[in-house]
Amino acid sequence: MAVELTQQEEFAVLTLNRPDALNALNAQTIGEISDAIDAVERMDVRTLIITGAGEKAFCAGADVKEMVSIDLISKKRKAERGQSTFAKLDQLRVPSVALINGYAFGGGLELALASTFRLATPRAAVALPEIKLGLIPGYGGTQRLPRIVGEARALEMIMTGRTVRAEEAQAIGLVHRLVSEDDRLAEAFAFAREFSKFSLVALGYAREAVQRALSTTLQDGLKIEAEISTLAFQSKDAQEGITAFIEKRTPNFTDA
Ligand code: CO8
Repeated sequence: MAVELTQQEEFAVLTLNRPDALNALNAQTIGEISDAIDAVERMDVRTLIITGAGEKAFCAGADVKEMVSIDLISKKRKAERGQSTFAKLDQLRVPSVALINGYAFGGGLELALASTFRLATPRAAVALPEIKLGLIPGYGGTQRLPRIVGEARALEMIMTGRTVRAEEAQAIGLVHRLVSEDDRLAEAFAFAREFSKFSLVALGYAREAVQRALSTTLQDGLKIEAEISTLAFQSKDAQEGITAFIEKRTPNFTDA
């Protein structure tokens, strides 16, 4: 298997598992990531954590060796398949955390950009190096990176292909937190628990409102926010949260 999906405590953990190829994304891996995301939808988990097997890489991007042997139409299909798989991750019912434990290059960084949050170990190194191959990113990098770090930084990363180390990635808001090498999974779980204890309904609405903010005007975005926040009031969890506050107790959210 090119990926491994396990349940650990209340989390799904998806490990890219081609360490000899630095977990590069060949067609099989993209297919298995897609199936794993579908499987996570059916699992009783509160967050998906994604990481890479081995000591060196989260994921070194699209499998360059596989790319050379396919025709142009297949390349377009491959880009669309990668994009739709990462879009599915973006829209997943539960939030996701990319635990970047080494190189996250090209499609590997794009996988992390499609995750809700990004954590990095000290040896993480991220880049969109496609320009060095005479290419540009094809799995969402030109669209998601500027939305996360701004146009100027995104253009610089995409046009130079330069490698950004963990600390700089955090400084520019590309990764949310740095975690230690040795305890990275436990630290990722602790990070996830900061939000995953809340209602998945409210978390989903929050993600939707923020995502929609990025594709509309402020005026329309405020209308969307008013609608979604009104919708949030209809949930059982909102009733529970408000009642628990008044009764001075911890709420018992049921994701309803
Ligand atoms: N694809 C296939 N194999 C890879 C890849 C890759 N992306 N990256 C590394 N490998 C393989 C190497 O070939 C090597 O295999 P072998 O031992 O058989 O020679 C093994 O992994 C170890 O790699 P290195 O020896 O190179 O390890 P280093 O520590 O020296 O270097 C690097 C690590 C810097 C990460 C280096 O491997 C590298 O630069 N890799 C390529 C990174 C890259 O260019 N990624 C972007 C690919 S393009 C992309 O992602 C675009 C997405 C859109 C595609 C649209 C579809 C058509």
